[in-house]
Amino acid sequence: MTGYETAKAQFADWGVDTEAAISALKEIPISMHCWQGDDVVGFEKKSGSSGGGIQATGNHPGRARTPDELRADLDYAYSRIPGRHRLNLHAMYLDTDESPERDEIEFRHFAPWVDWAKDQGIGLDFNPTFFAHAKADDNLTLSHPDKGIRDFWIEHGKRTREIAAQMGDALASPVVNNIWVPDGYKDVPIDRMAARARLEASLDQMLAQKIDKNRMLDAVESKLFGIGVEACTVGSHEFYLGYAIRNNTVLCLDMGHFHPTENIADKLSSVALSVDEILLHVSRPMRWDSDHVILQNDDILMMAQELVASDLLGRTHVGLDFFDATISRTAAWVIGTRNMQKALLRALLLPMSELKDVENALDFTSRLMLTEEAKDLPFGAVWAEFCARMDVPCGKALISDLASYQSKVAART
Ligand code: RNT
Ligand code: ZN
Repeated sequence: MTGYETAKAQFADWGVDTEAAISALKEIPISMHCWQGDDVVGFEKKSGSSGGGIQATGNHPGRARTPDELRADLDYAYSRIPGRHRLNLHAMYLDTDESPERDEIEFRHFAPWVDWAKDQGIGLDFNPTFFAHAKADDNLTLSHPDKGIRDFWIEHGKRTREIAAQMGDALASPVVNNIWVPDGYKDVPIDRMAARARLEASLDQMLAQKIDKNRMLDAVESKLFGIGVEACTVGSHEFYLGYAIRNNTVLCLDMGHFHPTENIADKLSSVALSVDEILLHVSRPMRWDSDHVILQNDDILMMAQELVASDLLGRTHVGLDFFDATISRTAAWVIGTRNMQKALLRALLLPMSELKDVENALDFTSRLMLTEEAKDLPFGAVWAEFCARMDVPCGKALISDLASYQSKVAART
């Protein structure tokens, strides 16, 4: 018997079908974020630092400097991640010789990305970029008191929706267009209500045009605080939860955007009773929204477990949001994305119906025993089998492979 066959029998003994878990995992696309590849710099000719509290720290060699380099790195990363996934692109990653302002961007500025995605057979997701721009230097965009600045950003947002819709058409897969604005105040504001009313009015204008959900989906992302906006974030969780419910948008939950003691996984079932679809930014905050590469830690395992236990995979878009410039950027993608998949596989391999039964019978002892004994089952053999079937390396082979790619890009300066 192979390692997998033994594992399969052991899981079967617990009433768990490893084949069903593998089939289910194969169908879960992870939306990998382009910005891990270049430290959130983007390809605008004149962009400055990210701002808005987004900080990639580190200077590991190999940052992608051009769209072609970024695509080459992505090609490599996808080839080492089992399954078919998506790319989450930010508007600042346009690929054109022109220098359109943010309120002038059009689909054609992103055409090379769409062609590439088509070739690769991957879907795209999209984001307006409301940071790294002179008109965002005050950390106020859609809620800025100046109508001219609000209008500039509203136009940017409208254009990203149109671009996203056209991407969705081209790829025959709806594009999630996620809105995150850095708006907030360093020190205690007097008129929070006015700022929030302005944000709401701007969003209403930006989203006024109805677009078919088979083409693109609007998502809104909240945040607790950022560096430089410690006192107040205009787009708080309560703000966007209400907004998403009233306007029927997707709600984005970023794991770094809550108080460190909050359990983000616990929020899924609650918000899912009020919104149709959820977007996740799976991340690892360390003391703050530090966007470390995700580990197979309790937070991620719990998130995956909730998606499975609450049957939310069908209406949750799993996106990643981390960026670490102190390690190989391609390895960060591969490790982080595979960790998300491993967490999902672990969740899919739980004896879920038995767990639910004992919980309903108030048999909490058995529930605890089951969850803890299940941790000893040979999950690694199932993962290795999945990788083998999907023709990607795992274990030791992956380590040398990641290192060899990194050595190819290390000369970039
Ligand atoms: C910022 C948000 C946002 C960004 C990306 C680049 O705190 O998490 O999602 O990370 O848009
Ligand atoms: Zn995020």
